[in-house]
Amino acid sequence: MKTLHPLALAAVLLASSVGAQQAPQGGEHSSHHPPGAAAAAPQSEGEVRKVDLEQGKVTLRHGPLANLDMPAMTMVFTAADPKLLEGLKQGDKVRFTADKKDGSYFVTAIEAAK
Ligand SMILES: [Cu+2]
Repeated sequence: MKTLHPLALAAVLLASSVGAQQAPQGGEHSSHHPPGAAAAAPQSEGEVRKVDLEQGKVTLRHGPLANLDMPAMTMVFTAADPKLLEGLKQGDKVRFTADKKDGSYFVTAIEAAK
């Protein structure tokens, strides 16, 4: 795992400062997800290697993640919401959105690919 790309770090810092400034009108949830977030965290393709519902973690083999400056690999993600993992099983092809927060990698959305 390489160090965080400078641009990615800047984007995170920018997003959090923008969110803080807009807090009075944005409300708690939307302040964590400024409008630019979707473009910065595109859907990626992967395959489920392991699901741990109790810990809310999923091991994914994923392709390159441009938004996280990460090459293809197999790694563990924490689910932003453990419910996201319900119904997933080893070998499932999935489309997912990955994000990095506080030094950990999260999936913020995941669904079986048709
Ligand atoms: Cu990875």
